[in-house]
Amino acid sequence: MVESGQTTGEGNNVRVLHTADWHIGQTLNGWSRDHEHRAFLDALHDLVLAEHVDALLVSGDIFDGINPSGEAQRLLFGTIARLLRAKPALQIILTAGNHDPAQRLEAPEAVLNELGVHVLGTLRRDGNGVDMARHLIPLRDGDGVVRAHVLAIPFLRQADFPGLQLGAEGGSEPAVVAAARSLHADMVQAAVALAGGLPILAMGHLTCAGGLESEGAERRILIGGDHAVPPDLFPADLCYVALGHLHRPQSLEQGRVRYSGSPFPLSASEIAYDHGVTLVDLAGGWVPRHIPLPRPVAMHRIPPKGSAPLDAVVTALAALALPHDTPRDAQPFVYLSLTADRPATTIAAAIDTLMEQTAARLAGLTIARSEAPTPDTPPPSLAETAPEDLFVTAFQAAHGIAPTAQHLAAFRDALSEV
Ligand SMILES: [Mn+2]
Repeated sequence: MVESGQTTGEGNNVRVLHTADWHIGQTLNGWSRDHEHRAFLDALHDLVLAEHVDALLVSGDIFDGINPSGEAQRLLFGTIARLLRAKPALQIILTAGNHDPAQRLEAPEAVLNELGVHVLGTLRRDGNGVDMARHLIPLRDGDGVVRAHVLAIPFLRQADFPGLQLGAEGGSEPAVVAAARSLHADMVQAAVALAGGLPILAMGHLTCAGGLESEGAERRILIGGDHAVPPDLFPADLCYVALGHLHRPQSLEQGRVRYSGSPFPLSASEIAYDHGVTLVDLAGGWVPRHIPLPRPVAMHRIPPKGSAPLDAVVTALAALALPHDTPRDAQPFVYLSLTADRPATTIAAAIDTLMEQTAARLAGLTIARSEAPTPDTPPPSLAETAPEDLFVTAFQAAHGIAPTAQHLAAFRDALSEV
């Protein structure tokens, strides 16, 4: 086993830092998370140097949305520049996730390649199949000797499966899963033929069956469908598979297939996760080592489960004893869930006043009906339900009022980006 902090610069070993799901540019209830992203990227920079990392792999969802702001892009490129300044030999591989602007992410590819940085937004093919000269990247040790290869696979879209008939069944698994299995088998076979017996790692961004999903934060995805793939989709020739998409750090197949998880919680359902990054290396037999990261700002749900009356929420918030001199962008996030023991508008107004006097930022407010109405008809099947109807129902249940035209417009915007 490799001990933490062991020097690997003298060669023989190649150490990889696997991370994913940064979601740069994310906002919570309108609040920017830039402060947290900056703190994480500072910590990442220090960790790369302290742990003598040879290669940094980011397995998708680098940005939170398909239209990242100039500020979000500056943060990414500034971080890359700072890492390379501190460690010119560092190899960096970024692959797109379902949230990323795939084309835009790889637009600066030619310039970045000159610096040893690889960005893969889309799967590219040549006459013989997937372009392995682009997707199979050699990993060098501290002496510049190639010790392994990375098969870098971005989030796969329908165009990556020519001829696939979505929904066509017949085999033992859905057509899309079978197509993904065959594509991965072909890519790994081509990689093995080129790797000269050296270890091969892969990167990917999808849902693996058996993985633990966050409630609501990630959707089951494979080319936009709601499929999960079995982890044996990754052939045993791969010594390590660095995945993104699920935000809870977790291992499948005894750690051969792993989600590093996101660096900090992106929603209330992730508050209890042990967020961090993963280190693997050749000398350690590619056994993943989880490195927990400090949380740049705290996130609370009040109450921790269910809902509570206003008085109890006020007391719980006061009990946090939040220092009043904390700058706005470093203040904790709170999700509040209140019992609807008075009109929702009265509760919302009381919370507005409360939050003005509290050194915390409201990430979400739920006003739950004290008694859930008993449905006299079974809920309609998803296939017969329009997303907007579900939204209206959920909004009404959560807030006790119907969504306004503005809410509906925001929902339609979000829907068009999915
Ligand atoms: Mn994600």
